[in-house]
Parts: sequence; C-alpha cells; structure tokens
Amino acid sequence: MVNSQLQADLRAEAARLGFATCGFASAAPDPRRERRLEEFLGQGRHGTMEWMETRKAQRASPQGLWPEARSVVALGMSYAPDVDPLALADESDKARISVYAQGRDYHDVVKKTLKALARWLVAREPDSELKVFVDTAPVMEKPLGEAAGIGWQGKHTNMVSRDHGSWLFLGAIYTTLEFAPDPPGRDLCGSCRACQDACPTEAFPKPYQLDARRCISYLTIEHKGPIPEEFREPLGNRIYGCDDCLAVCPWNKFADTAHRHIKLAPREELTAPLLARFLQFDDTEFRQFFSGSPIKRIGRDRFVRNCLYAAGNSQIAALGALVLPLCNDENAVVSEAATWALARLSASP
Ligand code: B12
Ligand code: SF4
Ligand code: SF4
Repeated sequence: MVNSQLQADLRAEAARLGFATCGFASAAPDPRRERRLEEFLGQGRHGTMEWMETRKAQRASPQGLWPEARSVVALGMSYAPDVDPLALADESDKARISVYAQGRDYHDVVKKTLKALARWLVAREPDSELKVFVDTAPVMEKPLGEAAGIGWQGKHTNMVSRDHGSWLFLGAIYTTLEFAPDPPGRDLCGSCRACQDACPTEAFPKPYQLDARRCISYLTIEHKGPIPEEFREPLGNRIYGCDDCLAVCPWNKFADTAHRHIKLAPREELTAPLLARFLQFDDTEFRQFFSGSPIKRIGRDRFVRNCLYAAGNSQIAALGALVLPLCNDENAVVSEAATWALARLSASP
C-alpha cells in the first residue's frame, strides 16, 4: 500500500491544478457494475453507439482494460453555470446549447490537467505506471467516481456531489500503485424525483436507468439520421445536448462558479445565441465558429438539422425565409428537416 502522505499530497496537487474533487478506488472488477453494463447493452439502450458494445470487456472494469492497474484516481472538474440553464426555455428565437458545450472543449482541458497530475505522480513514484482517461476511452467514469467517493450516481444516472452538484466533468487515472480506497459515495437522492419528472422525452424507464435512444443529448449529438418524429417537438429549442434533468437537481444549490475551472467559462456568444444566425451556417462558417468547441465534432449538417427542428418549434413565421432555401440542401437529412420545419411554421398561428 502506498504511504498516506503521497495520497494526501496527490489530493492537494489535484486541487492546485483545478480539480474540484478527487478520490481513490480499487481497480478490481465489480460484478454489480459489470451486470448493469450488460443489462444496459442487452436492452439496446445505447442505440447506435456501437463502440460501447465493441469494447464491453474493457469498459466493464479497469483491469479488463489494463490488467496491471491496481487503483483508480477519480477526478471531477467543475463547470458550474453562471445562470439557470432553463432560463431560455421559452425564448424560441434563441438556441439552447447545453452548458457543457458553451465553452472550450472539456476533453482538451481535463486531459491536459490530468496529464499534469500524471507527470507529478510519476516524478514522485518513478517506478509506477499510469494511464489517463476522459470520456472517450472504454472506462465507466461514473460508477468509478462513486466507488472513489466523489459523489453518487443520481436517479438521472449522472454523478452528483454534495459539494459541487452535478456540474462536474469526470476523468480517471489508472495506476499500478496501491492507494487506500476512499469510502464509496452514499446515495442522497432520497424520495426526490425532480429529474425524472423534468425529462421532456421520458428517457428514464426507471430511476437510475437511462434509455439513451430517448435522450435529447443522444438524439442531438450522437444520432446521425433524421430524428424520429415523436421527439422533434419535445426538443423545443435545444440544439446541442440537454441539461434539464441536471438543472432541476436540488444538490446544484451547492455548486458555485468559484470552483469552476478557469478554462471552462462559457463563450459569451454561445450562452443565448440567435437561431436565425445558425440557420445560415455553411460548412466553412460552422468550422470557423466552432473551432475549439465540442460542437465541431457533429459537423455542419447534423448541427443545422437540429437548428431546423428548433425553427419548426419556434412559431416564428419570419424564420421561414431562412428555412426555405434549406429545403433544397445537398444533405438529405437537412432538406427533410427543413421541409418539416416549414410545414410547422406555415401551420403555426
Ligand atoms: C455514453 C455516454 C452518454 C450517453 C448515454 C448516457 C448514460 N447515462 O449512459 C448520452 C449521449 C445519452 C450521454 C448524455 C449525457 N452525458 Co454522457 N457520457 C457517456 C459516456 C461516454 C459513457 C457512459 C456509460 O458508460 N454509459 C453506460 C451505462 C450502463 O452506464 P451508467 O450511466 O453508469 O449506468 C449505470 C446506472 O444505470 C446504474 N444503475 C442501473 N440500475 C441501477 C439501480 C440502482 C438502484 C442504482 C443505484 C444504479 C443503477 O448502473 C449502470 C452502470 O453503473 C460517459 C463517459 C465515460 N467514459 O464514462 C459520458 C458522461 C457520463 N457524460 C457526461 C455528461 C456531462 C452528459 C450530459 C449531461 C451532456 C449534456 N448536457 O447533454 C448528458 C446527460 C444525460 C443523462 N441523464 O445521463 C459526463 C457526466 C458527468 C457526471 N457528473 O456524471 C460523462 C462522465 C463524461 C465526462 N467525462 O464528464 N452521455
Ligand atoms: S438530458 Fe434531457 S432528455 Fe436526456 S435524460 Fe436528461 S432531461 Fe431527459
Ligand atoms: S434531481 Fe433528485 S432524484 Fe434526481 S439526481 Fe438530483 S437528488 Fe437525485
């Protein structure tokens, strides 16, 4: 077992680098975690995210990915918003972008900070080995974060921290060092069901379980073709991701921007952008505008598709003039979305 001074120093270094929270867990397999992943995939709840299935064995446990791993250092970085993310819900001329995507790409910020922490650890323990992860690797960051005591997986399935609410990006370091595990996070949801009631698409078949195929985050970011008709109206003006189940969580009253990482502040022009502007984006403008943003990953066509559904929901007849030319867009998904939006705008009062 590693000496406790190193563990305390690592926590202090993580805080110094800007992580809001840090905890330790064993890298050994956890049968319950494996079974739940199995169930999620078995029920097809991952939709078209086939990458979750292909590397199931590696995702299920740290040692499935890297047999030499002995401990996990779980880290959370705050991106607490300045304003209520639900504030724009009724402003249909504006496009709602989820808080996590209003600033710089968090993958870059978290990865860079994880690497700095990793360098520090290797300098202290030169014989140890480690690997750093954020989001894209086959790593179950939420259950590992819970095991490491940085919070618990709430009924909306995201990690909630007593001190920072749900506005935390997660990252992990797998290491060959044997750290003493922290006590796991305790579930403090109690009888609350605010997130379950807030979901506009009924994406929770049960508390603590999400059917990604119904989630607006999946539909607007991961789903490539036309979004099924039943979900288009519930999208409202959300054009990239969704925050509703997070935003209503009472534990977010403990989240404050003082703990937000300095590089995760929102870009002013993404906090309440005009839908009309985005409807006019061609590929070049899209790439330029979203350079360094996670939104760039979905490409212009999927982005404009989402904006067209929002236009169709807006009841702003004047947007028809911007939607009309998109009915002949080269991309079939865009042109179909434009035709749908135009029909809705013509029928609106
Ligand atoms: C795939 C994915 C998605 C998918 C599926 C989400 C999901 N819930 O699985 C989609 C595209 C929908 C998505 C959306 C979002 N995501 Co996402 N996503 C991921 C990713 C890449 C993998 C998650 C995963 O493994 N899912 C598989 C399922 C099986 O795992 P699970 O959610 O942990 O499910 C557990 C529960 O269901 C539980 N369970 C089942 N039954 C029961 C019963 C009881 C009683 C209990 C207690 C538990 C329980 O067991 C399961 C296994 O542990 C992670 C990054 C990573 N590598 O971990 C980011 C990640 C989870 N996403 C993140 C974020 C920020 C979001 C969004 C908020 C973005 C947005 N604003 O639009 C939304 C939130 C939607 C929501 N309510 O979950 C953050 C979450 C941070 C946090 N504080 O938790 C992560 C960790 C990325 C990061 N590095 O920060 N995401
Ligand atoms: S992110 Fe939105 S659509 Fe997805 S589960 Fe939460 S409230 Fe429902
Ligand atoms: S809104 Fe309520 S039920 Fe949902 S995660 Fe937060 S405390 Fe738990």
